[in-house]
Amino acid sequence: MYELLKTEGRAKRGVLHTVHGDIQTPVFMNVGTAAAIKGAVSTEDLEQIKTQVQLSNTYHLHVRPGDEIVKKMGGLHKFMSWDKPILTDSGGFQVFSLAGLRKIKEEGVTFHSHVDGRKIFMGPEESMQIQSNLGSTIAMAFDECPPALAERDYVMRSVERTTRWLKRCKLEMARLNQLEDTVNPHQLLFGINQGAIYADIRIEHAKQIADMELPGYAVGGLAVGESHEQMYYILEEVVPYLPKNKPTYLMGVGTPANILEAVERGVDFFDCVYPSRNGRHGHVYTNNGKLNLFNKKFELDARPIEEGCGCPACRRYSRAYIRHLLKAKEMLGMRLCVLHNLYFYNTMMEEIRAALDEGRFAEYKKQKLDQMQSDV
Ligand code: PRF
Ligand code: ZN
Repeated sequence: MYELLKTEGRAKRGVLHTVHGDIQTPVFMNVGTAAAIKGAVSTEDLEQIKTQVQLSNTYHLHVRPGDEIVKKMGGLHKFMSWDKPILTDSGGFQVFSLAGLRKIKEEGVTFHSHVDGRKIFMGPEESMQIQSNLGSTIAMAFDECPPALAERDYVMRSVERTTRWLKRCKLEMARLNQLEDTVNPHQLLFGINQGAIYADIRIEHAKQIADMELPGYAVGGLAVGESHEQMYYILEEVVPYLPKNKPTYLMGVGTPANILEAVERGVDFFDCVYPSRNGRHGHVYTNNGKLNLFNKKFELDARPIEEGCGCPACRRYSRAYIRHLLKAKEMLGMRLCVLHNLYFYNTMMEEIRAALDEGRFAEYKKQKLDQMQSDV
């Protein structure tokens, strides 16, 4: 159950109560695609860097180790030794972006596994069954994410099918939650809005899915090649048609600046690979912009990545040392950068929540953007 605690303009400050504990929003979910955050990040680390929710992928876990195995191990929470909330993405998006897809039919999608090439079929029912076996806190609907540049006619037909798929997801989830041996009988289903950059299609779709009374709604199909301005415009148009008293999740977004802009437009859940991916490449976030720790100018820099940062990297290590680790391809180098970046994101979300609590989000946003400049 979602409680809207406070608003400032369209920005929302809320809390989602789940069987795995509360999620304070706005929140950034830390992406652990295959039941691990890339960069050798452990559950203990996550507790230190303020992670509230981990995100995992239906598609990846179905392919390896297999959701039946995860279920036999007691579900994803036990398997990963993480007792706080987990959101699983439905596989739809990953199938389209990763796997050797390609047959989309009314029933679902046929594709080839990126691990061993084997042919796999996934439709709404299969996605719900896999997510039920994983026992995540929040399951995402099985959707199609059309490319940003897709033609209007195609997008229209695709969105209609996504709506039909959502109805099937809802029915299947209700059935699975009733089964005796289900891992998490309280699993929540979030619907996903699609419609590429066609505001009218998106609004019509938003109205239809809002009527289905799901516990949360995502805006999908953004950050797939359109400009930032187009993304902000779509959010301005569509978010008002999603229920305010439910969580609003912008999938796969984004930079710190994208997050601040989207919070202003009413979004309160986010996920993105940027902090972990950038960290693995030695790119670290600071309040004064991003640094590339491979740069020679850090060779003798005794300062932490960010002065005053409480993360496990900054509490002990210098830029010069982390740069050395990265150059020597020592795993610790990557790990420290990933921890710092996730801590940076999670701390920004904490600051956003505090600013909303105190009615000074607009001011906070401006100050943060000015400080960080344009590259984040
Ligand atoms: N659908 C699903 N997962 C997603 C997306 C989507 O549209 C996106 C788009 N940015 C990221 N992850 N199911
Ligand atoms: Zn740090």
